Amino acid sequence: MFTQKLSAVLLLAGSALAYNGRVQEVLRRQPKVGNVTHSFDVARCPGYALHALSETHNGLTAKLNLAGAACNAFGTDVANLTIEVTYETTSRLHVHIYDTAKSQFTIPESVVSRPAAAKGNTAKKSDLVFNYDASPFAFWITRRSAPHAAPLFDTRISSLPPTPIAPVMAGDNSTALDGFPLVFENQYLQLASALPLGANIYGLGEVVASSGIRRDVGTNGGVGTIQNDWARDIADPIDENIYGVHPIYMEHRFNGSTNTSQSHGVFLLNPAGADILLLTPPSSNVSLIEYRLIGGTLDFYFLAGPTPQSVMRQYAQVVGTPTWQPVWAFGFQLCRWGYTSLAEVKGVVAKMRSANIPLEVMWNDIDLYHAFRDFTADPVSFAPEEMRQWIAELKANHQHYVPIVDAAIPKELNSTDFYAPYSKGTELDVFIKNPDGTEYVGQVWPGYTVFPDWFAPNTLGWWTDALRNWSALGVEFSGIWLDMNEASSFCDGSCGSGIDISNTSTPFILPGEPGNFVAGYPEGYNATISGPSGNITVNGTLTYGATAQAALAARGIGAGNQSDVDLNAPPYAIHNANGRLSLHTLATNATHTGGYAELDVHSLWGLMEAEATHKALQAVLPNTRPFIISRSAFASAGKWAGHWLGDNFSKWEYMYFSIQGVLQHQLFQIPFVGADTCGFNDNSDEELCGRWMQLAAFTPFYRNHNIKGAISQEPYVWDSVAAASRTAIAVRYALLPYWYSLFANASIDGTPPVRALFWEFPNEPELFSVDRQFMIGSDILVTPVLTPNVSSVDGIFPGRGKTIWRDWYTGAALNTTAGANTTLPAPLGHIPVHVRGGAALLLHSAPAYTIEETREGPFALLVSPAADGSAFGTSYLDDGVSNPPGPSATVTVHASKGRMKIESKGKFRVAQKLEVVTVLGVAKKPAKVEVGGKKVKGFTFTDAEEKLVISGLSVDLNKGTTISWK
Ligand code: MIG
Repeated sequence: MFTQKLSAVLLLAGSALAYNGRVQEVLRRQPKVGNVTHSFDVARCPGYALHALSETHNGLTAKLNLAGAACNAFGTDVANLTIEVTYETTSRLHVHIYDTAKSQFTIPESVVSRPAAAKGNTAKKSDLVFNYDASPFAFWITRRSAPHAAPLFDTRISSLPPTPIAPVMAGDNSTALDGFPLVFENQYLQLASALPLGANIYGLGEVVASSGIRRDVGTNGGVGTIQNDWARDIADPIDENIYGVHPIYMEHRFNGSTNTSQSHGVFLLNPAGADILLLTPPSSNVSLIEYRLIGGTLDFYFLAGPTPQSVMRQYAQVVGTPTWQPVWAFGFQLCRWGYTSLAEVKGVVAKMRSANIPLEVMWNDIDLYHAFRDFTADPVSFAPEEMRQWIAELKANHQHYVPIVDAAIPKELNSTDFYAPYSKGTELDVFIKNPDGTEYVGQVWPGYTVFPDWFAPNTLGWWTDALRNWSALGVEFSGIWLDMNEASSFCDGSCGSGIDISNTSTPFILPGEPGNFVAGYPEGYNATISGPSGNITVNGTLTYGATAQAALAARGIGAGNQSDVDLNAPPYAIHNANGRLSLHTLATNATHTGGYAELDVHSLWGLMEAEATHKALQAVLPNTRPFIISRSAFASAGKWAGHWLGDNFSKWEYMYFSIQGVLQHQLFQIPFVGADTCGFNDNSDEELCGRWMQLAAFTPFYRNHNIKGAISQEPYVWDSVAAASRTAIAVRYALLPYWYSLFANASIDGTPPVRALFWEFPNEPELFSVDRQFMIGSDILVTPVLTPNVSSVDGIFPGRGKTIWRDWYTGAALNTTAGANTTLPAPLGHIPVHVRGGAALLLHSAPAYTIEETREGPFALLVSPAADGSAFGTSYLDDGVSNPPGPSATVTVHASKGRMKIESKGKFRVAQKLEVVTVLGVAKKPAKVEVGGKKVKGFTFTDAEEKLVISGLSVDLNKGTTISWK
């Protein structure tokens, strides 16, 4: 959190008030189009009538005509629409309602490419069926297998009795439930669907949801959720719009009488500013989802599931599977804002080594930069030649270096100031413009800045050169951290053109400096025991508010070339928690190549930057997998990058929220995700940091990161945290083959690596809200401590007593309470981890300091049989870095009572041998153990844990073997 230098109190208060103020403003505003009365009452909008239906080879197409007088609620009603219904695969139905004239914005194929439809006719075989009423037009989606069950999606809510429901915001009467007609205007689209009362809805994001993973649909007249879609740079507020936009939800339907469940997914491919509401009318027998969008088209993909994980795989078929991570990405990573010099950073790396806490990747924040400028290294504190040498040392030690890249590119200050990324970029015409074609200027840390226009033809080449030159300068990165890419800017919209660019002071006091000391501590911290931007234009002219329709008229698609669109203040005020859309980001009239208006493409900036960076890294670091972590994202970003959960707080509550953040991004197909471990904002403390280092060791992206000015929180700072970290990292590195295989599966078909419990046990309703525990794959269950000052933790163990759960550390089977909590001991330094009965896990038997050294060591196998003695596991092995991935080996283990078979296929040669096999759940000491048909002596058995350990082996995993015990 930053304190504003100028009139801090006034500006902040202003922003808090801006919200209500804006509503009033909208109510007062007279219509800008036609001579229709401006009103929030969309209930009287006429809806549409369907005609001219024709069947296509895989669906249908028809026209929709406005069914009465235009209501022009928040723009101009579009009289003529087209609906296209396509049965794209047997499990995917595409319903696109668009303006027949095609002047609304739709995402270009170059940004999000649309999935190919299956050849042949899938309409008859589709699991999903499109049904409609012609007038008023409404549609509903059913399952072919259950035509009479409640539809999955149903816009026929005009038959509900009119029921006023609580306004979403003061003065808003658009929620009067009086038909919820389909509204399609140039600046306002509305579509609502009935949901089962109290539906189980997951997804819609990005968000830190107070409700937990299961979104709140409200009860009896209540709005449970307003998910706002507008990418926003803000330190992880609860229930507000934040960095990314993902308009996908999954609904999980459970039938209590048959004890069966089915999931389905609904994805709206539209990046427009939007409110997505989940609500329940008073005394209603249904809940509702309502989409309110300020642009674009109604472009829906319905995914049939019917399991949670099949919904996610089907979503991956739409947006693409996640990028392959280099194997070193699974190592522990360390960062902070506020390392003042390379000497200090070297000291940190050395202290990690002497504390024997594995460090795989060292990061630098903007401290690295000279004058806060991208692609530089400060000549004194981070001298480039010294950086080069140091990074070479890291590499020699199998360690890696990742620096930050900020979204904004600083302007040159005067004629003697030379900054190539700016001058080259200007020459190549790669920056975003004002509507009149002049350079668009914002303000970030380095002062006044411009912003790459990812639509411009030269931008990728220019960006690639900038990254290549940076590496050549000495900053030889292994990956890139993309920050501030919502995109963040501190002016209120454009800073104008007449500004004093020599002013490089920032409008915020940096954390840790007088006026902005970092004073917060975790909940319960006891010092005696434990030790929006305002208009800050300088001499400037705001272009915000300027209309330049003439310049725009000739350009591109969407709001940019529609004559009656209010680019600056769209009439429907979405619930962007910043207030006006241009606050703390680019102005909505900022203009991209092709005439795209920022209004339409705002939430795509981070996605497009991630794609460009991915492609640039393929050129700069050829044949290796690009490692990129991006703050902002839109649907499909996982194809290019991973994600971190942004500026959280050093609070127990935020450690808990990190689990839902990781889980929601599995659904969003950005599985490589994690939180700032130990917390970013505020000071951490020993207890929180110890617990968090342990929890995060079981999440994909594992990085400790801290704000400038806060106390240090590297894992060696406190002895107990160091010990807890060593323990957890060793478990993580032992499990590396498992993590790696789960991510291979994700990149191959979209199966989520980290899972909510009900994704594995979908018929146990007591799990539907569980987000204080999570699973890694189908076999590992993690039950972290999420509260201070406790030495035990409650967890639920799925399977209702039929599934065996064994302690990772001892191998002993847990005595669980079926369908309810079991209390586990969890002293400081211990994180409960359990292995499912039926699992066979290939492990590294000698977790080492780095991923490379760990992989050079031998393998172990852990077999945890189910009640019938069976176990199964499969591991994907390859060189870990090649791009595209090279040859692979798949090692499969099948076990049944008293025996197992290990097989391998594929061309990758696994050099390391399998040296230890542990079999759990062995009732009594075997008299004879055979490996490959030969008797072996080297085994031990422990009664208490029913554990057989066969060691001293040297099994060639390329050949496989059989093992038996009797
Ligand atoms: O406005 O680069 O989320 O991780 O340390 C703050 C400084 C800019 C925000 C990132 C945070 C990073 C910080 N950045």
